Amino acid sequence: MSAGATSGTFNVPILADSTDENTETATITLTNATNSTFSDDTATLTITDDEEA
Ligand SMILES: [Ca+2]
Ligand SMILES: [Ca+2]
Repeated sequence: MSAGATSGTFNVPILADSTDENTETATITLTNATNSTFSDDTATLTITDDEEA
């Protein structure tokens, strides 16, 4: 992120599979902020299954 920025985005690659399954979640934690702080340093990533039930 550039100086003065108050938000940013990044991509989390996922790999497709062919298994019918439930929605999966993962917790993302941001650490090591430099010259700044995080107002919210955790988020939940939800991966919705795309196979037919
Ligand atoms: Ca999966
Ligand atoms: Ca799947």
